[in-house]
Amino acid sequence: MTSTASMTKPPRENAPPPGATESLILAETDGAVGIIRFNRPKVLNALNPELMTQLADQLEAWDADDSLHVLLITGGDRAFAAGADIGDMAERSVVEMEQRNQFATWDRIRRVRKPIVAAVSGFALGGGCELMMMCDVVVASETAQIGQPEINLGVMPGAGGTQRLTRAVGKAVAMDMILTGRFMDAGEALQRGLVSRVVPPEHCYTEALKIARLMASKGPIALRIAKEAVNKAFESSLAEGVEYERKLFYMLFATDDQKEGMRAFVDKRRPKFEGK
Ligand code: DAK
Repeated sequence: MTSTASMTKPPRENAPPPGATESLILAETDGAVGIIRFNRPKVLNALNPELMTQLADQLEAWDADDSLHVLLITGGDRAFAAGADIGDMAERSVVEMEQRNQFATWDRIRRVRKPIVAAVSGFALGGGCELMMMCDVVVASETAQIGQPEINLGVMPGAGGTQRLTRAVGKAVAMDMILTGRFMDAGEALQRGLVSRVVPPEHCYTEALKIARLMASKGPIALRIAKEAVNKAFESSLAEGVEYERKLFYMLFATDDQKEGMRAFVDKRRPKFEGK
């Protein structure tokens, strides 16, 4: 359910009314920011397929909504998300896993074009870490514990962890984390470039919202295209990436926002972006 609120606290955890379908995410808007909070606190926001579907549905709906420019994902104080739901996977056969094709849901999230800010407190493990790494700006609380502990379950990361973590922190540290299953604290994550900022726990959500609001005040087209260009750095050689960036950069000169942004600078006034 989506509601509108102006707040400095994330949407509150709640229980569904009797008979209602459980809402595994809570969604509300704050100006041009769409905010989603995971709502499975009892299992540390374990990401079961239903939650992932609700998340992808909401993100896609907001991605198509011109009134929203930036999206924000958060969990609870104790956990952003402690991984995919182990109970849900434990007895599945390879055929069942293949038939369920849950990667399709993750791919939907990867294709969201608007920037996504993550506010991460407590555990971000396994799929929780992989989801965090799919976000664009990560504000971590000093309490954050980040890791890919799948090795302890006899498996390995499956939603991009071996690739995104390696690109973010380099081979030596990624191997250390993935092969031992150790957790990284917030300070180390910042030092290694895995998160954008670290703040005291009580400021984690408000800082993330502040950043999201700031980003939402920029030109929405430039936001989307800049996200696309930075992500290209993960998927291409430097030469290809630079070439790609150049094309996107030229393309922005076809937008009204570029004219408005540069004219406003020259005129010494604040720009008024229209997303055109
Ligand atoms: N799944 C299900 N339940 C979980 C959970 C998880 N990942 N993590 C925690 N819980 C539940 C616990 O079972 C416990 O439930 P109750 O016993 O109270 O019913 C409750 O949350 C509180 O947890 P603890 O009692 O264990 O709390 P502690 O503070 O003692 O320990 C912990 C916190 C986070 C260190 C511990 O809970 C833990 O180690 N959790 C598992 C972390 C983990 O291994 N995560 C990786 C999971 S594998 C895929 C996409 C992605 C993935 C797979 C496929 N496809 C698209 C196909 C990703 C895989 C993974 O993430």
